[in-house]
Amino acid sequence: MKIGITCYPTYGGSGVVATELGLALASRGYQVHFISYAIPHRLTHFVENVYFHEVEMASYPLFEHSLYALSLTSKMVEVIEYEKLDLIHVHYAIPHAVSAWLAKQIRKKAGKDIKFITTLHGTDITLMGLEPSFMPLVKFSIEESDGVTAVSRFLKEKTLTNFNTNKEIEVIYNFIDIEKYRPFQEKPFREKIAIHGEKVLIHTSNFRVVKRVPDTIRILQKVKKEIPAKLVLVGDGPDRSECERLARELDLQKDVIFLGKQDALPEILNAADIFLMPSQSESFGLSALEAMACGIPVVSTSVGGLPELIIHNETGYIAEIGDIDRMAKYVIELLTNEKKYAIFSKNSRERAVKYFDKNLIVPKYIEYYQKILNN
Ligand code: GMT
Repeated sequence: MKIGITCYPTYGGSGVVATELGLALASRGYQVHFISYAIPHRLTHFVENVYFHEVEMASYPLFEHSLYALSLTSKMVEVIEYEKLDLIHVHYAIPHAVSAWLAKQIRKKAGKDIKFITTLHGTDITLMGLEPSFMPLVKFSIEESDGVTAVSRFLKEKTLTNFNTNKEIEVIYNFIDIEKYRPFQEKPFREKIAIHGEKVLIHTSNFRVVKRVPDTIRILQKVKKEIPAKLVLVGDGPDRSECERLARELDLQKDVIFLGKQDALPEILNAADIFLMPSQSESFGLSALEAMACGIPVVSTSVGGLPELIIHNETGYIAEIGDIDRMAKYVIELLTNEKKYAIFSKNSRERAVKYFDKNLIVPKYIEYYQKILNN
């Protein structure tokens, strides 16, 4: 089978899921063609069966704004035709699903059919998709997709209610490579950041407002009143400067370590004791899953799909959005009770392995592809 995959290629959960899925499909013998404006950041080296098609953007004085959705459509049509694709799988509805629909119509005119599947990831439904300028388009492209998947039950329900549709939506959770993300025996990075044996809290994200990264710094401030601790912040984005300012204001500049964007995530996660996810909106929480697979319990908010991933009082703790006191209390409770911590750590790893292993989830996508192609 030949599959075209379109995603946002930069840092972000939807691009990570799309790229890891493409790589997993390629390793199973499927031919995978990524179509995007840049090479997905996890495609760092040559991989058999993987091809990349860059969307070129025409510039012309009349085009004051980028016509990416249209350039993407043209590239899709070209790749479908010349690479003889069987299926297009787009990740994140805006604008990818619309481009795929348009490409499908163009192929139809030529007497050919191409099926396309849209995977909904999060803010395409919960935030951006609700903007009046996008809403009718998102609803239309969901309803016109040959297949739609969502990364949690929460996101499926939100889609059905927000867009007032009865479209059939398959829930396929995010997945993780449990060999790559695992508890390490040696933790060299830990000694570098916690020189005096402090406990280590960690958070990784793209520092968008929905992630509420400043909450992690306020949690550290409270935790430090009880136990020596450090906070490692991985990633970059709009809220980073505000976080740096807040760390200075709270006199925590030596205790909050900003690492910026990093690739060696399993090594870095292994340096930590607790993963913090204080998000205001989270359809699944891939970065929390990455931590759990490394045996790191997660303290998070109760929003979106997080309760489908994190089991309160078993693999971590869940609190209300903005309830910094409670989240800090949970962190302290776990870090001061060795026995409980060991159980939570073991439960986290076991849950990641049992339900979210790449080898369990990727076949669900393959089955779904078959179902849609056979329809
Ligand atoms: O919706 C987004 O914010 C974009 C997307 C991304 O590219 O970062 O994130 C979403 O997709 C991930 C992969 O499916 C999920 O694990 C994240 O929970 C989700 N983010 C949000 O819902 C905020």
